[in-house]
Amino acid sequence: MRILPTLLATLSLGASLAAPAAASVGTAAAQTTVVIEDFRFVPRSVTVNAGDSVRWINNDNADHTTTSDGPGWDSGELPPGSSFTHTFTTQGTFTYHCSIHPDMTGSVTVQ
Ligand SMILES: [Cu+2]
Repeated sequence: MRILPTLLATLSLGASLAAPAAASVGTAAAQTTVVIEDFRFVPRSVTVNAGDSVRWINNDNADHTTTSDGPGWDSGELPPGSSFTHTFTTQGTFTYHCSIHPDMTGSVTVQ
């Protein structure tokens, strides 16, 4: 029979894939959404836990960016309807702006 080794390999693969998921229960990363509308980041300030991600969604009718003031992230131009996600692994408060409209500002606090 050639089918048995294949079946065993499949079961073995399934078990190894399932293990990390079980280990991460209780520590699953969360995602916070910031909406870009009316030339503003809403909410302007968010607080997340280290390991979480923030997703910016451009619901405006103009292109925008989410660009960290310091080293960190830069979405590039986000056309209306598009989004950008960044995962935060370092604690601290990170301010950002839109590089097209520098008066648009926000911050992400990572605890
Ligand atoms: Cu903008």
